[in-house]
Amino acid sequence: MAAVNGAVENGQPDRKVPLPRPLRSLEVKYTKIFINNEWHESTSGKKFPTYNPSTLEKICDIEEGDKPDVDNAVEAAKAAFQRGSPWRQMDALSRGRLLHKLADLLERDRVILATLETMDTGKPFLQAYFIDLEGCIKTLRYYAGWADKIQGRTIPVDENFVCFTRHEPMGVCGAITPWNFPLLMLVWKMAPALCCGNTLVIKPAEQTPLTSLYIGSLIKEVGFPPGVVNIVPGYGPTAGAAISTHHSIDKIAFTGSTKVGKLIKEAASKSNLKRVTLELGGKNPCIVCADADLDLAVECAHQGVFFNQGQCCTAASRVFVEEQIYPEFVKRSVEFAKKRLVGDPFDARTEQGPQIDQNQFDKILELIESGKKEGAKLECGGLAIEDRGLFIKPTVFSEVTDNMRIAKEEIFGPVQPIMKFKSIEEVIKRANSTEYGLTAAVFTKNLDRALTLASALQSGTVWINCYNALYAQAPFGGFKMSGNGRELGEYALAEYTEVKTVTIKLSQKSS
Ligand code: NAD
Ligand code: NW8
Repeated sequence: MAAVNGAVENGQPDRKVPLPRPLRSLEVKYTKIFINNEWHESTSGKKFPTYNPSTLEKICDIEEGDKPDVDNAVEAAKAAFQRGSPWRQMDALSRGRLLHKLADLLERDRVILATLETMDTGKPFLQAYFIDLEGCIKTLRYYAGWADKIQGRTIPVDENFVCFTRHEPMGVCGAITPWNFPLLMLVWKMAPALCCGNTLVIKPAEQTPLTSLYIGSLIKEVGFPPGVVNIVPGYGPTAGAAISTHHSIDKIAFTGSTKVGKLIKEAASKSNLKRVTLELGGKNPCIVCADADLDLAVECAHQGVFFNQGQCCTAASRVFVEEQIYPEFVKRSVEFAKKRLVGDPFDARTEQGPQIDQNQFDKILELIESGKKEGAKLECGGLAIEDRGLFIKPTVFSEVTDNMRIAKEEIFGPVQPIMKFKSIEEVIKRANSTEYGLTAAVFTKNLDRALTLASALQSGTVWINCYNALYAQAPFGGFKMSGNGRELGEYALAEYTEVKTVTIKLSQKSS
């Protein structure tokens, strides 16, 4: 099987090296609110459960943060950001060293973290280990390198003035993260925020708080000053809203649904106009031209939509195939989907685990029903796996038209809608006729077509002859309603710094 992105094939590495094994029994150590490098119970005394979606068993109870806990976390983050604090006095190189040390500890505890992530999300262990943890470690090291290279400019004005800019940290940054890549989405926010010298208040998704809380213990072990990173687990409308409306939070970074993204921007406007970056959903087109390498296109489109149980903002959830190769493409895609191994995420052979929770499971099955009713042809799957909780069979629909709900709405599940197209101009129009614009993919050997599509498609990323090719050094984010701002790469630094212009008038007396 061709690698979708570099070394990792299908979430699994080269067979010559021994595979990492998940921990068989793992006691969850960190379940409390992390403020000032200490663990706290919730002010309200309340706790909430977190479940293993694969077994439906409760893993443990977590302290439930709410507004008073967020207030405490913000106070700590504000104090850590004060002039003269250890964090503000630290030289930039040392900030980078702390991020490298954090990456070292993620490498040391990689099996623990991947095991926790699999318990809490249901994603296959080897994917957690080789994709999520790999992405976290690379992102931390990438931004560790930036810490002492964030420079302003001197700007020529006229001879009576000196003008320069300083790229200063913004202050207290809020981070609200989703359940599909709990640790990776946290690190995409935490690494650039810390590298630029900010402090943080983090609220992980209520479904998946375990790896974020474990990071609290590593933050303390690395030696970040107290208050630099604070973690408040809890629900969106309570703890999350307390962050988005807070007057002492200067910036908020969010990954999740468009609906909540809008709420957060609204709350930012109504409170203190805090800066907001949003990474929302997508209904990402994957365009397969008749001249494409068909084996590559079929496999990338398959991995592109089914990866992470389909719970991916980058999911290839509208596959447009040129009419000459349509029947063959559908046939091969169905073969792939039928072969996909669904089951225990701790089994090394498993490619697909359960959906995250009952809500998502119900929503996906309802969309599958709409596809059947609206006249799409169900090629395979289309049902839950009997008696197995939240597992859904890999589902392929052909004869899908643009007006069907499965072609318009984000499904966030293992469902592949395949459409037909006749001409490039037509497919450009159809691919762009959505309010989303996160990613797009093109499969063709024709350079002219590839570059025409790369320029015409309205999305933050265009992949040519590959899928989910993400790099710490390459910016990632959405056009249109897929979001605001960019994560990763040098561009993300601008989202965590304020530019200050300093203009100095030279004394006229000395001349
Ligand atoms: P969500 O947007 O509700 O949750 C994301 C985060 O936002 C969580 O931490 C949640 O607690 C928090 N949140 C919820 N309400 C909030 C509020 N009022 N104020 C502040 N924070 C709040 O996502 P969901 O309900 O878990 O999933 C629903 C849909 O969102 C999915 O079906 C999918 O389409 C989309 N989604 C997208 C991504 C992504 O990577 N872009 C990730 C998860 C979900
Ligand atoms: C940050 C991320 C990555 C990375 C590699 C391979 C497959 C899929 C993903 C992925 C730094 C370096 C590498 C992936 C991760 C998150 C989303 C979608 C795809 N990321 N990867 Cl939302």
